[in-house]
Amino acid sequence: HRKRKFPTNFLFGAATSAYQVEGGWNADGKGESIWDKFLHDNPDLVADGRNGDVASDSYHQWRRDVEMLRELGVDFYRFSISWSRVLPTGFENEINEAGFKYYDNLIDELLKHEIQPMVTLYHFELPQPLQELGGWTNPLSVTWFENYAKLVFRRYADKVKFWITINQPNTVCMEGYASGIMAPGLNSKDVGGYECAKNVLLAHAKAYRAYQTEFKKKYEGNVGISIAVNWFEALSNTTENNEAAERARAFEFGLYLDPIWSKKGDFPDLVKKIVDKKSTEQGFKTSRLPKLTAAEVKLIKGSADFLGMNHYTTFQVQPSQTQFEAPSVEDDRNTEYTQGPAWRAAKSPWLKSAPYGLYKACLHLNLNYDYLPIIITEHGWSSDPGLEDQDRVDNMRGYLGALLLAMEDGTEVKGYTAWSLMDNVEWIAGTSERFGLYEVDFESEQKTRTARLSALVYKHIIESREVEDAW
Ligand code: GCO
Repeated sequence: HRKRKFPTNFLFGAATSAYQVEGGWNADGKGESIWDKFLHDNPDLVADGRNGDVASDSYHQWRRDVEMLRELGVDFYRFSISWSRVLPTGFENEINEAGFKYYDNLIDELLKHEIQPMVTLYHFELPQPLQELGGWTNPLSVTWFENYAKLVFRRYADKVKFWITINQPNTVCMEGYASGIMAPGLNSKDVGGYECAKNVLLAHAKAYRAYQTEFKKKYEGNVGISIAVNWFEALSNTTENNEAAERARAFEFGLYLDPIWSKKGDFPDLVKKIVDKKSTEQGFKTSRLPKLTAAEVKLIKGSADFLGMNHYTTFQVQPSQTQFEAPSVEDDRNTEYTQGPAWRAAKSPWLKSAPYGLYKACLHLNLNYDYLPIIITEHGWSSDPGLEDQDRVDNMRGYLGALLLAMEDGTEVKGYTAWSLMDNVEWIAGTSERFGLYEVDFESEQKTRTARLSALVYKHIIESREVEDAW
């Protein structure tokens, strides 16, 4: 094995999100979010019954969280702000000071220890009152988000230099509004997901532009968006499989990357062609994929200082072997995913280890898009409880090795974020899938956190800035 070194200015971090760790779901004036409502209304959905009401109790344990970050020696902490904690109705005319106070304390504690805060503004938690107005399918959502973002920028621009507007638009839209396995659990299969995609991109772009105009000069922060860029490749080298892989990439991440980073902006031609054609066949008067006007294309194009790349795994793609219900996004995409039978499997059913996929994904981005600096904003592994997490260690080493190779071959990567700092509520999987570098004892009063082997190894990697390419 060969040892490779990260550049000295490379940044290492760890991540969480508000719903997944905070708890305090109605503490001190916090409003209800779509995740509070979704899991309260559907308790049986949650694998082990543990929802985000208490979660890892970071609302009270934040000092310990910062202590863990210091133990690891990370350069930054990626966490999210719960919109309903600071604006209980979602609208900026009713501010919950106590909610802001929580983030004031966390940010100040981080800065005191020279850990940069990296703030995600939206990690899946729309305030429920806004959902009642249609949520992300209402074009007004663009303005709701813009106003919320400006308010948070104003409060923290002097302290926070890394901003992520939206986390995983594909999950927000296709799993929230099309398949319905994530909050708000809607399955308006025909148009909802696409309308959401358009509004989320516009909301992101408006927030980015607002930062540029009002804050960039003075505070010099960077604003990006986090997109799930797992790797999708043909199951085997046939025309059908290659085309299916291309469709997978276009629908899964091209839909969000192209409008921001492609030369011409706008949604990918492939997606437009497929959805426009099917919509006509299905008797829709206009395409189920909304058009972006020239002004919207211009607004969105170039609206990010970096890509936050969330990467976990690789899928092998073939055309779907079964007929999906139509109209639906699944039918439009027409793909079926499998994973290498010999790849090591995590606890989550979709997660297997294939480090070469990160290398390929990086090269794909480099080849297909204009200048696009990357921060890996999530990468991780799920397991059962237990401190001897050799699988997580191997997976991390393998992927960091692949990342270094991709950097050697020209991809500009500025940082890496481990998902997650600690065990948390993995959405409807509850706490049945553990992603933490730190184990959380959910039975204990204090939600006691204990370092796993992976935490010690990550600390060593950060210290030495070195990793063996073990794949
Ligand atoms: C995200 C993810 C995280 C998950 C992680 C493991 O969108 O950022 O859904 O919240 O916990 O990806 O599945």
